[in-house]
Amino acid sequence: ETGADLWLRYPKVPIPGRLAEYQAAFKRVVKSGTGASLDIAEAELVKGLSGLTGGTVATGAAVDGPGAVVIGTAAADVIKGLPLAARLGALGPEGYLVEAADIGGQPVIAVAGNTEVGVLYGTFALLRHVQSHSALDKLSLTGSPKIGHRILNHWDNLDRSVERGYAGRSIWDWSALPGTLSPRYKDYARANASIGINGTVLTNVNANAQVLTPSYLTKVKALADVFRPYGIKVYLTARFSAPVEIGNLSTADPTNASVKQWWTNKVNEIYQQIPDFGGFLVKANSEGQPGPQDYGRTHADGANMLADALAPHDGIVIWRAFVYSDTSPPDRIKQAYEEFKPLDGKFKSNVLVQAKNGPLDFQPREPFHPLFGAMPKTPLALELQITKEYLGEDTHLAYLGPLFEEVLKADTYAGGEGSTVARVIDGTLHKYATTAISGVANVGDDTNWTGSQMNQANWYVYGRLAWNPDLSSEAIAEEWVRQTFSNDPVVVEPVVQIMMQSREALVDYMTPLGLVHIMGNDHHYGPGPWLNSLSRVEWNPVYYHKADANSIGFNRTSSGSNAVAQYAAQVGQTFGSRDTVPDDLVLFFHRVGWQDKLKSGRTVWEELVHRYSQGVDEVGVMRETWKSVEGRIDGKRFSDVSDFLQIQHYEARWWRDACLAYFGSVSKLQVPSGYAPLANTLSFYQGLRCPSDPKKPRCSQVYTGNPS
Ligand code: BDP
Repeated sequence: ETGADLWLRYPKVPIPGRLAEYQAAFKRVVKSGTGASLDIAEAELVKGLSGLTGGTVATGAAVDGPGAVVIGTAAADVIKGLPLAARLGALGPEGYLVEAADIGGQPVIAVAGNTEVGVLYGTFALLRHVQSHSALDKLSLTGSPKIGHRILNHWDNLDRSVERGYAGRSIWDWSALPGTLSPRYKDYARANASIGINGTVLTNVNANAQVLTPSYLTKVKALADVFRPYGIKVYLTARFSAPVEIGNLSTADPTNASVKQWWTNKVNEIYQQIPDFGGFLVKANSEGQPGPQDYGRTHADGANMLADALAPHDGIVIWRAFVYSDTSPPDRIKQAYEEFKPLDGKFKSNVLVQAKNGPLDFQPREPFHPLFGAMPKTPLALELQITKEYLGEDTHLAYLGPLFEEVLKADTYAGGEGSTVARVIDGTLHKYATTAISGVANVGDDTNWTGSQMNQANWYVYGRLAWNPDLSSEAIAEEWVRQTFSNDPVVVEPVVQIMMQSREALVDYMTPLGLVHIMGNDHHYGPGPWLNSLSRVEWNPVYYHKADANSIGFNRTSSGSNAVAQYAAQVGQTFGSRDTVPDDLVLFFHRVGWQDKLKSGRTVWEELVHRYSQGVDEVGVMRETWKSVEGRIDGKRFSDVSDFLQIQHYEARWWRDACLAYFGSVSKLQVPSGYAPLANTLSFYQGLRCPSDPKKPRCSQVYTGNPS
């Protein structure tokens, strides 16, 4: 076991009764119809069911006995004749039904969809059911995605480096493409299809125009051809200045006729090779990227120009709202709303505006982005970060399901109570015609795909929530553990418990009480709340917490930056009042005295010490809990996780001590008795650097504190 199989593992079912039930039900796969996706569905069922039943599941042309799994689209005669056919229509092109049925007096299991890809999704739903050792009695599985475009965003560069990647190099081997197709491309596609992901942006948002040149487009085409039967469309990032850089034009002004023509020609060229190309993802006028504002134009002008080129081919533009600039207002987090809200209604119908979950930048915890609910005439896409840039990268175990669920369930109040972010992005609130969600991928060429065994769960939960944002992250954790490790309750229960407490533990030992962005510069891995040396104020941790001798926190109320006014009144009032703001976000919205009391009854300083300490203790508990599964899962994956938990435990203590040493030095307050004293001085922590450079020793190896 290396982890390379992800959650697509099919060991023989160890429960005799269940095994017998499965062996009787899964004797052969009967495919009705032809097509590449159907072939894949058939092969997946043969592989998966053979493994799970410990036998050889055959393929057959007709139902000639009990034990057939019949797969086909609504158009297949065998499906048309079944009672379920009447219910298929309502499920849309990607929906599926998997049900026990009767064909010619023989009991069968039917896997049906309106399209071949629907059948493939049904196939994976059936396999998931069987991987969880669930009964087949009254089997009835239904699914149809609530969000149309469920996309991974790879921040992969053409030299195979990955921005914020912690799992090795990019899986796209550009130099070997198109001639050589790594087997990983298919494995990647089937993993995505198994959780319903139907799009992939191959390239970094900090884009390189080269990918739009003819030689790269043939490589992109080769990947698109592999992904197509898995229902996955390919997208690219479009560098706004491409007409200048690779087109020999003197401008990239979106109102210039030659520029428009250049993009139209480029898009036509792409579709000649890739007829189902998804479209462009664009980061413009943000962190130094070129964009329409360079020419005095708006984001809408830029997006619409690309949208016009893509529209005849049904392509879309996903235009990012992650913008902030040097000249931004005194509160960086306000800029996206200020730039985009006035443009609501000005975008072409094939443009989506993509906002990160929070207004800052993928922090362990921040409030939901105020644009959600504020753009009723512009489809908003939600961008989540699966790669854990600010949450301990590859090493720290942090299951992101609860973070994703927190934002999806956040109530924007845009249309009254119940106007959750999920309802904004699934289009039901504002009746968006197009809907999308994006996750910044955590995939690389590491054997285990994601740099750690447990980070696979974050890829998985993203896909499952993208398919249905109303699912519970705990239920998803459980299904992932069952597929990935074991169905034995003595494994499932503790591992789910670890996963469900992990993100909150990390918030506690890194950024409790609404602190944000106090990670070290560049690497964003270890603590650096004291840092204040970067040229742009809003890149420095001290800008975010503003701690001094008397108080700490960023005043975003009406007496401060008034960022709270960007939310619907109900939400703004809750966040804006000290009485109602949750302790979890207090320092994000308020400036409070060190001795002020919080809802817990403790002072701000006491609560800070309490939460930092609790975070370390929680990792200790996670570590102990993990020990209980030793011998119940394979040794390699067990020790991989154990080793990382040890690092995490040490580094949680490092985070706690470094942050408390710094905040204590500013507030002149001591760690109260009853809590572990700080292991080292502030200057010791300030002398540590922890780049995410695999060639350098990990912090845990240079840090000498005692984790508990
Ligand atoms: C920040 C990352 C940076 C990305 C940027 C973005 O540090 O690498 O380019 O977000 O989303 O979180 O564009």
